[in-house]
Amino acid sequence: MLAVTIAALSLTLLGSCSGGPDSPKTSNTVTSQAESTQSTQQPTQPPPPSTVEPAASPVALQISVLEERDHDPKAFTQGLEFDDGRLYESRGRNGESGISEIDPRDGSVLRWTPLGDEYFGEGVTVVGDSLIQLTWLAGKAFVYDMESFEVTGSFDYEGQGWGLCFDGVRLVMSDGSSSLTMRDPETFTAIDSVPVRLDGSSVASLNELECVNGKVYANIWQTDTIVEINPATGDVTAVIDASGLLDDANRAGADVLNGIAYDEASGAFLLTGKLWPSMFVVVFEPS
Ligand SMILES: [Ca+2]
Repeated sequence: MLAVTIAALSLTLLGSCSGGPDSPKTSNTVTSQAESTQSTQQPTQPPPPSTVEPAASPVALQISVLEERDHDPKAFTQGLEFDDGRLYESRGRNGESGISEIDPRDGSVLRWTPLGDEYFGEGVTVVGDSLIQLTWLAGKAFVYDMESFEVTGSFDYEGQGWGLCFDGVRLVMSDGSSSLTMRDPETFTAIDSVPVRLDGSSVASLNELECVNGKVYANIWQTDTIVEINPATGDVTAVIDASGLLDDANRAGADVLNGIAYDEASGAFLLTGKLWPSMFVVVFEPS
């Protein structure tokens, strides 16, 4: 847009120099002819190149494992989030759902609040002194007081609930589709939606989310792939290969990768999955 503006500005300046209809006549016929030729040729020149730049190709990243830690293999992990050094996990499955604070060092459960059997827990995030936890199909997000660890309220929403994170201003929510919905953290009202694209193609099954420094990380359901998303445009800016975390023996009893938490103190990510016996402290680095 800037280049177009500059080009338009140049044409405007060029036009004023070469004489518009109100320009005074000149007695220098050579100059007049030159100016006339210039002014008549100008419109035939090719237009400036388009400045609508396609999204840059996403960067390929891989994980570097710094540490492997224990994780409750009975936890059907649907959401994972650090806050001030504390680690919170949302568990899914009807009859097994709830919210827990777990020890980031060994995965042991420090606090636990179950959900009713009719609810299937999903993504969780922290807003102020509260935790907000989605449910899969019930259209209800529960609000917990972090001190008491009890439910203090709820929000209703339409559609499915999958992943949730808070960027400091807006909630970002996934529903299993290729779009992210931004919501008001006070009212849970949907205020924006952005389709997520990788090289121009939709990225479906966006699941657990993590908001980090203006970017949104999402693991793709049923894959070992994590994408880094620019939430302003929906463009995937990096594709992270998180395969190979579990060895064959551990993978046999485990479900899919699902759980991204960013630890501000260390700058590392903590990854785990549904029924995984381990969680992994990792950093992302170029492939
Ligand atoms: Ca998360």
